[in-house]
Amino acid sequence: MQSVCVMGLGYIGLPTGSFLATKGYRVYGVDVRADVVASINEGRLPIVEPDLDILLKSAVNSGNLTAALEPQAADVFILAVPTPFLADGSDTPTPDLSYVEAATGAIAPVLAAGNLVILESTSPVGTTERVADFIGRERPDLLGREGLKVHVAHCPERVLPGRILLELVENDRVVGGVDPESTDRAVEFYREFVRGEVLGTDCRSAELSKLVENAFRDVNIAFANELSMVCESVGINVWDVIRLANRHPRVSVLQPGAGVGGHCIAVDPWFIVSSAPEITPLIRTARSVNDGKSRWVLERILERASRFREPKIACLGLAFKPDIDDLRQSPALEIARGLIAVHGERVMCVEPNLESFDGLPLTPLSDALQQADIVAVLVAHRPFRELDAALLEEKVLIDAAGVFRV
Ligand code: SAJ
Repeated sequence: MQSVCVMGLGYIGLPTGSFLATKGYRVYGVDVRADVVASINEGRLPIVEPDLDILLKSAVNSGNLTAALEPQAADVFILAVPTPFLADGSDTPTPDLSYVEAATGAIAPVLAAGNLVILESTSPVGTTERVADFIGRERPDLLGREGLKVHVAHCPERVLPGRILLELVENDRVVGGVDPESTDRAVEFYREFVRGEVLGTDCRSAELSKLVENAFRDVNIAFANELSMVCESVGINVWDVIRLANRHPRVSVLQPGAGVGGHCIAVDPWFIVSSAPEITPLIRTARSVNDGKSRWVLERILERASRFREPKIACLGLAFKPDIDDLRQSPALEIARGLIAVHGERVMCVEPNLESFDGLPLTPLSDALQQADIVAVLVAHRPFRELDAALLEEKVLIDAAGVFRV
């Protein structure tokens, strides 16, 4: 069985490494954070994801998964590090490839001829070729007459947080190498453990196909968000309108919400825009509609609050989507912070997926509901979906997440 070195033990690298270890691969997990490494070696999960705790424990107990700060020699290297954009304030954000570069730099000294390097991080077009070029520069001894003696491919991760373990195995995968041999090697590797189809292509097509998936979703959510604001302005229930329109056999409108968050859909469309800024008005506009939706929700809550002398406001949900604990680029958190900036301690934040959160006190759901004049439902977490609507009868309700469909 091959050995695999996984660079980055976050939402993608950790489930992938744990899964491969339970399938018998010898997995070396690498992360720059000492606390993450320690927690994994103790079999403790540093993130929230259904069933991953059990998988991690069995991976660690089998002896097939060990975590460390530095990589070591292996047959396959998987790069699963963040690819955010630079917060440089420009109106077209620039992709930040520093984590990919750092991970490639870290594995370069331990690479050997015949190894397979796979970039799983969602990346702008051209990144996989940059990884191969970088390896060639760092390790000229691995450059033969035929080119690089290491195979390099892109296989973008496609898993949905909350369903990672299932989707890791069941989803079809797109694999594109820097040359046909790299594609074949990587396709072969994924076919060993993926039940979905593994589709071979070139690395640039693989990179763009992943960006297209997330940009497609962003544009469609923007449509739903714009529609929700139109409906509000003309006094129509948006949830009813979408339900009715979706009865058409070729229409499938997505759900409006408090905005689009997370580290994927709110980021990846910019990788397309930044590569062709002059010809991407639609993708750019979708981003601004979705970002604008959070501000619109905040303004609506503030407007309702202005009718009270000392309003108590309950924010239900802080995460970027239902039933997870991930607060990265969360519209709900941004809205809660905007409310706190105006109403301070009168704002109560409820986040059932977190025990505590730095700098923002959390209030139990029942306490918040009891005290609040205004209830803003920002995320459709399960405990909120199970609420008895009668509890809210006396409250001003702003349901951005569509839990009560009002
Ligand atoms: N959202 C809406 N309305 C909807 C659907 C989603 O407002 O109808 C919001 C969510 O509340 C959230 C955001 O969009 O704030 C994104 O949530 P999501 O569940 O659609 O997607 P992510 O970001 O968790 O994961 C996406 C997935 N991509 C697609 O569905 C095309 C996942 O498969 C990718 O692997 C992941 O991005 C990634 O890592 O790129």
